[in-house]
Amino acid sequence: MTQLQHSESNIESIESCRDDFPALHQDIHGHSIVYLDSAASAQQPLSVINAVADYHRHDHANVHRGVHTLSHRATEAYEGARDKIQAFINAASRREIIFTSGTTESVNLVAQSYCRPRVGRGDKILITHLEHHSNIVPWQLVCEQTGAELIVVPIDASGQLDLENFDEMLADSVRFVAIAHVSNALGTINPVKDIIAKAGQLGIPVLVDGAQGIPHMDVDVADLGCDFYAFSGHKMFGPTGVGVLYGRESLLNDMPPYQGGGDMILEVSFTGTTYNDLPYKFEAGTPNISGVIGLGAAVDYLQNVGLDRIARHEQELLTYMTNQLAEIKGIKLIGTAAHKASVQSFLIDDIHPHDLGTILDHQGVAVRTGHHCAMPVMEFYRIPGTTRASLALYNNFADIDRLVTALDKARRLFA
Ligand code: 7TS
Repeated sequence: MTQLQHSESNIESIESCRDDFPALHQDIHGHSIVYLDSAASAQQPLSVINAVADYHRHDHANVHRGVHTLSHRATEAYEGARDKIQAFINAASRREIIFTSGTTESVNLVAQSYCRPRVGRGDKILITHLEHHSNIVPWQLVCEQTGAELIVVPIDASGQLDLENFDEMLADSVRFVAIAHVSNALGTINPVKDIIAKAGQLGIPVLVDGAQGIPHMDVDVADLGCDFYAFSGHKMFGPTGVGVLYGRESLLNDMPPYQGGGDMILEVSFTGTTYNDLPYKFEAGTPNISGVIGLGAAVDYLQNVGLDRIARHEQELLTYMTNQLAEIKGIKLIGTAAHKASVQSFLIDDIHPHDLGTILDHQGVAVRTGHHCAMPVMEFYRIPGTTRASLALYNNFADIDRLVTALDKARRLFA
């Protein structure tokens, strides 16, 4: 195993970040691993792994309810992570940072607690054709529950939003907009700031699904002007089972709790219950304490490396990857928008993506295959799925060369 050098600081070059990730220093089927599936789940640096382990070793106790030292320590670390995230995304207040189990729960929370009580027959909820199922199904549920209608902004052949009729769509009874920052299947970066501004002029709140945005670019919720921003820990080098909902305080204040239980109350009696203040009103029950602490360490890590540096590095890699892949005989690139981040989907000849993924795995190359929880995107291209290579800060040019070599081998095997 290569030396694991960078725990907290002094990250000199982005190339050396790779040394911080233990999982990237192993062989798979006799080949050193090439991890190109970070859009599904990114690997964790040692600093995150250690933060979680240290908490379990020394500080584990429940939060917000103990007078003893361990509970104080756990609470301090948990709430400290909230402060880090507030600063990281430039939220106005720590009360706007709600810990959830991930993007999926964050979107469902807004769908049920904000939207459901506010929409009815004749109202529309607007999403786009390139959403992940997590930003489709929660809105379909609200529509079923309320009689509201779901409308969908179309995409063009490159995988870019077709915004030609957007203004008219928006002006026609839309009460809420939910849109991905970056498409997980296609890599398209959506013009979310423009969309939020247009919706804002009409007083329509916007939720941004930031699952694929936050690991790859500087996210500033004040600058974006969004009302809600949802993301997951495990896609930004943190643990699984933890995520964040950022919500504008004025909106969160007017929303009923999403779930009832411990910690979200001030007082309970059989005649009625007084809810806790923000953000605790939305954090019922014992939270994922170690996950939140790990997420705080992931934020430290990202800030140490620097989002600008990450974005530059990944853009160089993406350009190289796209150009190299385009050279492969029989390849069809899916998702060729002008503004993209970190992802390339493709098909080669008529090789089934699962077969291709399996052959790549045998050469140590990890990619995701299938519909990527974006079935409407696959339907648009009339394909059952794709093979998807996704990049993160720890990838390098050699990883892409290994991918291309492995694809060549697969193509020859099937020829
Ligand atoms: N939104 C987007 C844009 C996503 O990419 C994902 C997960 C989610 C929401 C859901 O996140 P979760 O953490 O709540 O599950 N995307 C993927 C993917 O591309 N491959 O596996 C999971």
